[in-house]
Amino acid sequence: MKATATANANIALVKYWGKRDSKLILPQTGSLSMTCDGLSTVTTIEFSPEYQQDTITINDEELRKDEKDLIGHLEKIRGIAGIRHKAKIISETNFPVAAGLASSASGLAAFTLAATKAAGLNLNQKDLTILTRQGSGSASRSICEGFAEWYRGQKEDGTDSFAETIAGKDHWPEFRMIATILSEKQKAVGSRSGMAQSVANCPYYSTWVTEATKDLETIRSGIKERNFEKVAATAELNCLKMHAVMMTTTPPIVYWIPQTLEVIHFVRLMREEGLQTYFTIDGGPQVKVMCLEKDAEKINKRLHDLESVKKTVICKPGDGAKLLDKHLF
Ligand code: 2P0
Repeated sequence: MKATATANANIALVKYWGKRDSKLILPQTGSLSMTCDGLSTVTTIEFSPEYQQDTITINDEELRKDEKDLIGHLEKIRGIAGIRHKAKIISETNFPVAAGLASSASGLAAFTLAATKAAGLNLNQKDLTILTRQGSGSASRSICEGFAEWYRGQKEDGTDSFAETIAGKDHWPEFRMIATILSEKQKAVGSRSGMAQSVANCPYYSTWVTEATKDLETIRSGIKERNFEKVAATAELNCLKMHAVMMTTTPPIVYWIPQTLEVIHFVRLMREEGLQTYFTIDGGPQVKVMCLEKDAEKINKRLHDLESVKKTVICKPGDGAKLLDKHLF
């Protein structure tokens, strides 16, 4: 009753910000992301009658924060599989967990695949994304390879709110996402409570829903056409619309730090100089810079020259979650 899985983080081109059902984790809008090769989590889970309690260790640190949500997810999986054994869980990421690089997405995706397998369940990919979604919404997209859409769905039971690959990693292998790390401090406001406050009181929330729905159409067709300008320009604007919603929520959610603005302006400057490049930002200060393979090294080098940029990771479209033969313990 032991299994190991790996999953990559994903960066959304059309963001998820708000739920219509917080128990089942059903979103207000669909969202669309690129699964990022190079930002991954590996998780081994073993269920055994020998374990007296569940233990979760992430990057050598025993987890305390968010523990309740993760154990709740584990309980759900135990319930579906009809088992009661406690679990030992060890997880390793190849990037800083608190840095706002969608570690929860890769973590929950690897966790759900490993836990279902260790519990003896063999879910198909669609059902796996539905179960993963109930651990963390954006993690459902990390199950899928390449460019993935998580559908809003209409049903109250959430059976039509799943994620799937709309274009595989080989459809557009030239697309690049350069993740910059500007600060490794833990973010002040968690996405879960932040988005609930936006739905409840942001005066522009209904506009966000309308806009995100339109952006989804544009980006979906842009990916199919491999039209970089269409995809990246729309993704940049979608990110700014989401941050406008965050900032006009009560209490205001401001994830940006001075270094964030420095990189934003730098990307705009490079664009004025003729480089094809755009940015996107999630629930944290880091800026992710979109470009094509032909310009990636040059842009990466210029980003490194900025004082604000501590580290970068260049990501191309990556694999979905996979089982591994080699266990972490
Ligand atoms: C996204 N974010 O689409 C957006 C952009 C943050 C900003 O998905 O409550 O950690 O576990 O479903 O998935 C973060 O939300 O929230 C997120 P839960 P999750 O990537």
